[in-house]
Formats: sequence, structure tokens, C-alpha cells
Amino acid sequence: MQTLTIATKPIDGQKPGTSGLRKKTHVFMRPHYLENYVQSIFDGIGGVAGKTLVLGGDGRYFNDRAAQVILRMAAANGATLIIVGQGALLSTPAASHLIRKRGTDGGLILSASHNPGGLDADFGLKYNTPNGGPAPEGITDQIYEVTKTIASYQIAEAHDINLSRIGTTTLGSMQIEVVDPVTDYAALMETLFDFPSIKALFTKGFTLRFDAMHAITGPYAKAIFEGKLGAKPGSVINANPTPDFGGGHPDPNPIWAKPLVDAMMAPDAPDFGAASDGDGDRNMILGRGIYVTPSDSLALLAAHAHLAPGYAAGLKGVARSMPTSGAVDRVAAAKGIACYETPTGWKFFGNLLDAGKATLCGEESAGTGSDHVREKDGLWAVLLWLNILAATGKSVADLMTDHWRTYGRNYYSRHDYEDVESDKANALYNGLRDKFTSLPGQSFGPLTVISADEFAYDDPVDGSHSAKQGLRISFAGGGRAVFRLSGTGTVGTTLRVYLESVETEPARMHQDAQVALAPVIAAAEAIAGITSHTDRAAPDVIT
Ligand code: VG1
Ligand code: CO
Repeated sequence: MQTLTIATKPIDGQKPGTSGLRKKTHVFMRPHYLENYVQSIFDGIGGVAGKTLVLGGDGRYFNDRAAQVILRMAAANGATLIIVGQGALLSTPAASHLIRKRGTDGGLILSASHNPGGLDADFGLKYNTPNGGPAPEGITDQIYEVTKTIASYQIAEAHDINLSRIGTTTLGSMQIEVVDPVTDYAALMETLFDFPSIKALFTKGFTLRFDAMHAITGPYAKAIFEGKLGAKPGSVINANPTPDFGGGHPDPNPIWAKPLVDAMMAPDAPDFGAASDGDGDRNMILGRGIYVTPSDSLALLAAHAHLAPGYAAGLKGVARSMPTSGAVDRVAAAKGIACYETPTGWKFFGNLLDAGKATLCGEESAGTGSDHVREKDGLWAVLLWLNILAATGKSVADLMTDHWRTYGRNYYSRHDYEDVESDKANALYNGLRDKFTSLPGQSFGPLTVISADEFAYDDPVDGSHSAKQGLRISFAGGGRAVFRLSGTGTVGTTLRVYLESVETEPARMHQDAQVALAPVIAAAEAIAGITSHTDRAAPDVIT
């Protein structure tokens, strides 16, 4: 094997966002683009000589080519072993598990998650640390610093490695171990959940529809739901991962997974419906005739997790991202456990999980997970739901109604304004911040502002400080409007407006969320001037 040192120059904008570096695929495919970033990761983490890494991705366009480049660069940089999912595939939670199980020095995940795939769509790359979680800001900052001064990268001259065959090969003195992407992950799930009870549920005729959205979870869902748990063949739909995710957005929400939602609202709906995203870390939960918001799902899982064997000892604590509704806070308060509020992005949960301060974590964007890995985990959430359904014998709708009666209901919705011109989005955002001192005490319709601030987070474990994590306006009575600019998009700026209100009167707990939230929506508009700033009459996506 010959190692080449290729001269290069820094490329602007290689700054990781909420979850890794995401760019248009054709940008990633430009000369040196991927190579510069991979070398910056290697250098940013102190080199990879003598190290072991996990490698895999969600199968999107360029996944296979990028994996080959990374292998050649890892070999040239002196890595000892790379553990790769067969076909260079691994779901994000499965990658996290492999990193932990094998005790590696971290891993590289090829994914832009819920963003569409294809030459004109999106690609991404993320480094996860030895705890299996996304690199925290301190490390992503170090990587970004290297991208600004990089002068060369190392790459081996070699033929493509055959990644379709399970087994070990070598590239120079580096070993490459190709593993089945599903086996270890499925085995982990079996240790956490009561598979015999869930299997008995299916034997009794319980029906499931799981939409893998042509993305990475197809093989996992087939093996676990249909293979191990006995769900009827065909319960998992869109199960073959394709490089462009069947031409859709692999985003499990009522917009992009509309066919599933429609099926679940039909009279002959299955008992339980779920979907996951491109890289398998998110989930959408539905019952017959009911869509469960991710924030409610987190709260319900926290309330009932002890019914699953892996959580029988109870939860040490819970954590949610700041824009996520306060539904889980109510459960934590009732159980007398801690509840942490973190900035958006899974990387902020890692320290809490490592320190044993939280067992369950979640985000309003359909990410839920626990301390079994250090990523959010879509199939895990579905299995915990199934375990709870099996243990209680109740329907999803009844579970939610009981939950709201016990804890109150947090109505919740997110309004996304996509691809807004950046200067307009910034004008809205900065203008809103400028109003903060005058807002408290002002009323908008029936709502009175009690506080307005920009969220900042001090990590309770390592003391690191993260500033500028979203603007939040709180109203008397528990309502909130939160504003954030997305850190995962690749074109323009996406403005996210998160809306929440609290209902404790049972007679009013079954309204349409948009109707129940109308006063908060109107107040958010009156305060921030969304329509005038964005020239949009309505959000592009409502979840
Ligand atoms: C979005 C979500 C955030 C999630 C992130 C990565 O980020 O809001 O909750 O952690 O995507 O998820 P943003 O910055 O666009 O709001 V995934 O499944 O894309 O890895
Ligand atoms: Co994802």
C-alpha cells in the first residue's frame, strides 16, 4: 500500500451544525471536500494512529463512495482497525451501540438524517466519541479549527474494499472488519424489552404498520418486528433502503409520512403505527385514530418505562431539549426524579447519560432514547411502546387519554418556515431579541408574557457553557413560544417556531392542537412579525 500526501487548501464553511456537517451531496463530492473534512476530524481528535473506529451510514447517495475514501484515509493515517457495517450501512443508534460494545475510539457516521438523499439533495458526516455519542461542541470546534488551516491530507492508493462480505480484510497494515449491521443491535433490544410478551400480543392478532421510509431501518425492522416478534409479514413497509429514499424526505412526521397517517386514521387502521427517519434515530408514533406528538410520547414512555425489563428499576432522571414540551416535566415531578432542559441536539444529552443523571431523553423533533446507547433511537422507542401496550393491554388512544387526565395535556406544535433568506430570518430573530426587555407584562389577546429570554445552557457535568440556543417567550398559565434557527439545513435558513399551551381541564383535552394553540400562534405572530419578515402567509411544515 502506498500512502500519498495530497496538498490542499482550507474550504470555507466546514462547520458542523446541530448534528455533524451537512451539505449538498454535490458539494461533498467536490475535489478535496470530503477528504479535507475527514482529515480535519482525524487531526481534531488527536490523530487516528493505532486507533479503532466504527464506520457506517444510512445508505444515501455517495454513502458507498465516501466509505471507501474514509477507509483509505484511515489506513494512511495509521488506524489499526475499522469496523464497518456490511455494505457500509449502519443506523445511527446501531453505530452508537457498536462503538460502545467494541470499546472503540469513536466512529464516523455517513448521514444527513431526515434530509433527502441524491446528487442534488443532501449528504452529511458526523464523528461520534468513544461513549458512542455525537461529539460535543468542544470537539466539533476543534475539528472546525483544523478545517481552517488544513494544508494536506493522507490517503492510501488502493482498490475498493469489498464491503458486501462479512469478515475481516486488510488495507496495508489496517484491518477492516465487516459486520452484520443488525445482529448486535437486535441482541441489545432483546435485553431491554419483554420480547415474549410483545410476541404474545402479535399472536393474539395485534396489528402493526411500520414505515421505514425507504431508509436504513428497513432491515432492522424486518428482522426485529417480523422476524423475532412475529408481526405479520408485510407489517414493515418501504423496507428496502435506496440511495434517494424513494424520492421522498425520510422525515417521520405527518407531512412526509402522510400515507401512514392516513392509514392510521382509517376505520380499518392497524392497532399501532410508527415510522423512522433516514438514519434510524427518530420515530413517529401513532395509534388507531391518534397521532402522538413526540413530546407526549416522551412523557408517556417516562411514565411507563418501568414496565420494560431494562427499566424495571425506574428512571434516574429524564432530560428534554428546551423546545420540547413540558409534558415530561410533569411526569418527572410526580415521580420525584430530576428533569434536565438542554439545548437542541443529542450531543447535549451525552454527559447526563454518562454521569447517570438521566435514563431517558427526548426531543420534540421525534427523537427519543435512553442510556442504552448515546444516540436517539427510533426502533427502541417503538419497542418500548410495544412493551407498554403489551404490559397494559390498553390501546394507544386510551393510554394517552389516561395520561392527560393524570398529568394534564401540553398542547404542542412546531411551525417551520423553510428556506427563508438568511438576512430576513436574522432580522426577525435579532428584532425579536431586541424586544425582550419590554415584553414582560405585555398582553397579546388572552396571553400575558411573564418572561422572554435567550436560552443558554451550563452543562451540570463538565460546566461547559453553550450560549444562544433559542429565544423563548413564556406566558402566564404555562404557554410558550420558542424561536430557533435550524442547524441541519443546507439551503437558506429554516425558522422553527415551537408553540405550547397547558390544559388541565379534562373537558378541553381532546381539541385539535392548532385550535387549542390559536392564542399562542396569534401571540407569536404579533410579537415576532413572522409574516412580514418572511413574506410567508403560513408555515411550510406544521408538525
Ligand atoms: C433538528 C432537530 C433536532 C435534532 C436534529 C438532528 O435540528 O430540531 O431536535 O436533534 O435535527 O436530528 P435543527 O437544528 O434543524 O432544528 V437528525 O435525526 O437530523 O440526526
Ligand atoms: Co436522524
